[in-house]
Amino acid sequence: KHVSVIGVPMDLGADRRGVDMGPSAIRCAGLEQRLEHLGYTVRDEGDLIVRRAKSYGAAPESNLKYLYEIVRVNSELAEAVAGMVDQGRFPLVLGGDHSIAIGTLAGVLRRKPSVGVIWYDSHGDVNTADTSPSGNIHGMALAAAMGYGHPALVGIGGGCPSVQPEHVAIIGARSLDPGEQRFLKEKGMAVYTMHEVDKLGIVRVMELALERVTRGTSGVHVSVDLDGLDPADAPGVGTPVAAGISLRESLLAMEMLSDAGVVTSAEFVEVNPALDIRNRTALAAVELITSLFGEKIL
Ligand code: DIR
Ligand code: MN
Ligand code: MN
Ligand code: MN
Repeated sequence: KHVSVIGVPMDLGADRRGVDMGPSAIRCAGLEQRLEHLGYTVRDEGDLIVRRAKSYGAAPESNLKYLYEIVRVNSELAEAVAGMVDQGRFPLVLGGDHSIAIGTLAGVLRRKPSVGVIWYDSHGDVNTADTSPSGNIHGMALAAAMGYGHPALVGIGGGCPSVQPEHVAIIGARSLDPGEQRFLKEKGMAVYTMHEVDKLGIVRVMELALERVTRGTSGVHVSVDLDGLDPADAPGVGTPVAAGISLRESLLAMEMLSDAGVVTSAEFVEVNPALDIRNRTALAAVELITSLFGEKIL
């Protein structure tokens, strides 16, 4: 019943300004009060500092944008998250772009080497420097957490274990680059694309995903990229993809994760208030978070 909230105003991984305001927008949408109302004790640990000058973190030897500043911030995040786990507090990380999942997961993995991962996203985020069409590190976060990609990214958290492919479920995918399609097939990963969501329904998909991420794991990390939702419900994201999961289905998905009682950490990323409509996407994030934390209508 103890939650630590930490904001990471990271926008370097998406190479697009505005998503650095995500943590602020989510707080503005009433996160802390809503969690306290549910009976949680919330400690807001504030935001990490991200240096955003062009000259910082450049990686002249590769196409990875802002590599070294992203590595620096994620290393701090890993440290902070590991500390929260040590204190028995639930780490709730607010982004910022999805590159911060590398730090969150590195911190979690240090304490829970066999954690399962729900990756709720319209993208797979399993590019590496070799396959990335953009050089944006937010599109490489899951691969890095699994031990694939530039050594500086994989090494975040100081040689922590990697996420195992059989412990991951990707939900909502509808935009996968050719290199990502190859990677996902090669590793035999569980990818519930929009095809499965439409065909089986979100309930069956979540049952299958839960089975996958709880078998042989201790704890589950939930990583929600708001662009997994349909842009009508979450317009404030940097890379919207049409025909996504509705807010209603997503709330049900979070409720099922809550009912399963297995979730041990979470992050909500890619909220970009500069692209949003009256903070709709941050408000959606707060609804998803409270559902994940057990809020019931009745
Ligand atoms: C694309 C977009 N696959 C890339 N990725 C995004 O740049 O690697 N991830 N937007 O959230
Ligand atoms: Mn993502
Ligand atoms: Mn995405
Ligand atoms: Mn690592």
